[in-house]
Amino acid sequence: MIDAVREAAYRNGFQAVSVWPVGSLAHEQTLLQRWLDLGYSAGMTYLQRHAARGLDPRALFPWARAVVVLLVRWDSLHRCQEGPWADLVASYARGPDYHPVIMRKLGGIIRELRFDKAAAQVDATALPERALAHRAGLGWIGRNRFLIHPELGGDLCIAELVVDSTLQEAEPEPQIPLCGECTACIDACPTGALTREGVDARRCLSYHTTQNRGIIPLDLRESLTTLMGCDLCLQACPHGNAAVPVDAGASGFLGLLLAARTRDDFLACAGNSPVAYCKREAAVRSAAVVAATRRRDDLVQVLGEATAGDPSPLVRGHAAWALGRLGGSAARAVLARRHGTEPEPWVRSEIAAALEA
Ligand code: B12
Ligand code: SF4
Ligand code: SF4
Repeated sequence: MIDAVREAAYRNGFQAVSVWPVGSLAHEQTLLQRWLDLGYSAGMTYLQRHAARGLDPRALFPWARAVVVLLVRWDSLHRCQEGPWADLVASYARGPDYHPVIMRKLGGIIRELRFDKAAAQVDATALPERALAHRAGLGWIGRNRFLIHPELGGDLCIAELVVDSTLQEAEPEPQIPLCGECTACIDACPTGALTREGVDARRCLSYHTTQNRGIIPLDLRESLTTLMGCDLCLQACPHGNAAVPVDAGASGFLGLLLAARTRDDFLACAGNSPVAYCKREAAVRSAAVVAATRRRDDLVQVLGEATAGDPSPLVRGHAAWALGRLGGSAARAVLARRHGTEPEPWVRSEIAAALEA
């Protein structure tokens, strides 16, 4: 049976697969609890609920007897790195939304193998996917917290099929971490989010661009150069087989985003990009910050229009910050004009700070 699982996985586009006969995840539960106690989960309160219920897959699927864990490299999911946004997002977001794509692949395996009961899972689930892949012997957990496969590296997605058949009795040998004395990923993190205890989401750029739909903390804005996600702690890893940065040139995408005042404008510009997942306000907010950190002086005018005319205070405040960061007489003129007319106190404080910058 295990050979049939492996063949079906490869046929459906996965590059590595292994099975974990369901057992205890007590050690991982302790690690998760310590991470939560440190406050590292930021606003992701759902992780506290999952921890309270317990990480054992049987808490969700009482019939589970094994978890088939599968890996697929992001660059095999979207080979052409399409879109003028490709250099503005992390590698996982360079193609269409991966969730339905992977669910279809998992569905293909379920149909071929005719399990009595099987649940297909990818991301957004209550299963601890890195821990499961590690337990299944597919790789080791690095200090950057990635599951790193010895040949595929870490730039990959983890998916699972929870099944009611045993498939194999023995638990695979977990792989030993190869970090040694290296701390390259910790050193590469521009915000200090990566510590020896894991990722502090409160300081993580990936968190702020994908989960936080509010204000991006002032002290993190300087480090933000992507609209969605961050690959820096993976790119630093000698074992990472890392996500290669792409250069799409100074594309017009940022300017179009900054000019999108309504949901319809936003969908017309970003609708077929993964950025649409962020919702208009959060995406345009991030675009303003990125325009400044990438020194896009050609966007001063559109940033000025956003500062004065965007319906969202969140956007106006971040656009004002960006103008202050870019500087110059045109930026200062917009800020000075807007200072007297802006109704929202938080935006006014951003404008005042930008004028002093
Ligand atoms: C919440 C979440 C986030 C949060 C928090 C990140 C984090 N490190 O926890 C934020 C939004 C910041 C985030 C960012 C990213 N994420 Co994310 N995220 C998740 C999610 C939904 C849950 C992760 C979780 O439980 N965190 C809790 C903490 C405690 O987990 P942890 O530090 O990794 O520790 C656990 C295990 O690794 C293990 N463990 C850790 N150390 C050790 C040591 C030993 C010896 C052992 C035995 C076990 C062990 O036990 C712990 C408890 O499970 C998973 C999907 C899922 N359902 O699992 C995806 C997931 C982890 N993310 C993924 C990706 C791709 C990313 C990004 C690369 C996206 C991007 N480019 O921006 C970044 C990477 C940031 C980073 N360095 O981790 C992939 C990772 C693939 C891989 N190769 O590891 C996952 C698995 C989604 C998927 N299906 O592919 N993510
Ligand atoms: S994803 Fe980026 S911000 Fe988050 S820990 Fe890694 S390097 Fe730091
Ligand atoms: S960069 Fe170094 S410390 Fe970080 S995961 Fe890779 S080998 Fe480990």
